[in-house]
Formats: sequence, C-alpha cells, structure tokens
Amino acid sequence: MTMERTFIAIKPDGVQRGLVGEILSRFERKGFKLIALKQLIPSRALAEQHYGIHRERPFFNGLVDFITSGPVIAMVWEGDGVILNARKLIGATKPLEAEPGTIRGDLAINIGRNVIHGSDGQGTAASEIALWFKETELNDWNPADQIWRVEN
Ligand code: IDP
Ligand code: MG
Repeated sequence: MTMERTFIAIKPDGVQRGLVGEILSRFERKGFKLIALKQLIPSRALAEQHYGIHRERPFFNGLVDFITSGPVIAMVWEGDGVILNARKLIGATKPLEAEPGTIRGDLAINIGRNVIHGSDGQGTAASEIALWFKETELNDWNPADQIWRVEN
C-alpha cells in the first residue's frame, strides 16, 4: 500500500454552478480521506505559479484569468494510490473525451471550463500541496471506520 496525498481544486466554474457537494461526495464515497479544505479566490501570482508549466501555451493568460475569476475550493485528499485514482475519478482533460462516470465526463463540456484540477504525479502533488497550504492547515486524523476502508 502506498499512502499518498494529492492536491484537488474545484475551479470557479464548479463553484459557480453549485457542483461543490456533488464533487466532494464522489471523493468521500470512494473512501479517500479529506486532509484539508478551504475556499479562496486565488491571487494572480498563485495561479501563475500553479500553472507555471503551461506558461508558454496560448491558453495560459485565459487560464489564469479564469482560475482567478472567483472562489476555488482547494483540498488535500489522502489514500492508497490517491494521486492516480483521483485523476481517474476526474477524467480526461477534454470533457468530450472524458468517460461517462467521471467528474468531467458527467459534469463538463468544454476544456476551458472543466470544473476540477488534480495533481498528475508525486512531484506535482507535493509541490502543489505546499503551494496552496501551510503545513498547519493539513490535519492528520483517523476516520473511525478506517478498518473498513483498507485492509492494513
Ligand atoms: P489537466 O487539468 O487534466 O491536468 P493540463 O493539460 O495540465 O490538464 O491543463 C491544465 C488546464 O489548462 C486544463 O485543465 C484546462 O483547464 C486548461 N487547458 C488545457 N488545454 C487547454 C486548451 O487547449 N484550451 C483551453 N484551456 C486548456
Ligand atoms: Mg495538469
């Protein structure tokens, strides 16, 4: 078992469309553990750093405009294999290519309004968690039913 943490954010379109509860429930029902959650309107500096890898892409400025346009729900989720598993729950970047049953497949149409972000690997998970959260905002806790989620 590889216990991991990943950074997940509901983008401004997901918040504006009232999809926060729907999205949270998918992660909760799966069995992952919520370690941190906050709502914030990201600064331009935070958004530019978060999407720094896309700085040279033609959509970069529009992406930063969009992600800073309203509240985002920033979260850390923990669990066995959560980084790749969250990407599966989220679905493909282009919503029209995302399978039904995934968040983007069920809830989004457009690549520029694809509702949710999830870290894509161990390196980005660690750096995104550190970018969005202080160490003191991450809560270590044990769900009472943990033994019914994982064998050991
Ligand atoms: P990901 O969110 O599935 O990891 P990335 O390729 O890392 O996808 O792109 C980051 C975000 O940038 C996407 O979720 C999407 O919001 C936006 N994006 C990516 N490609 C395009 C594009 O061609 N047009 C507009 N927005 C894009
Ligand atoms: Mg990405």
